[in-house]
Amino acid sequence: DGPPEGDAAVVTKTRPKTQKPPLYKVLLLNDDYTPMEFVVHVLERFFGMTHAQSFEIMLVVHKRGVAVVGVFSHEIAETKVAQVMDFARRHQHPLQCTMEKEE
Ligand code: NFA
Repeated sequence: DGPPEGDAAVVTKTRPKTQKPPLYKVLLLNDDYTPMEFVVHVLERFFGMTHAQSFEIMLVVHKRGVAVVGVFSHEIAETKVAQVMDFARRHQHPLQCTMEKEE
């Protein structure tokens, strides 16, 4: 027996690098002072949630301390964070909203 012949080629396909833009999680943080109804309103107003969805997520933040309220491109995430922080500040609530890169 000689060496293996070359006709059982392993086919490796190189695909062009399709660069997908990084995504960012927008997080809402619990605090002791922001009224629950205000948080529900924020989620409806800036994240397009129904009242029921907003109430659900608000309770998750209240109980667990933090929740992801959406995943967006960097620019949209930054805008959401700025809108929430500005709206909270204008109403003198300490509500905090941040963003973090998704793995
Ligand atoms: N913990 C706040 C309260 O008891 C409600 C709250 C929920 C605040 C979610 C911030 C985020 N009034």
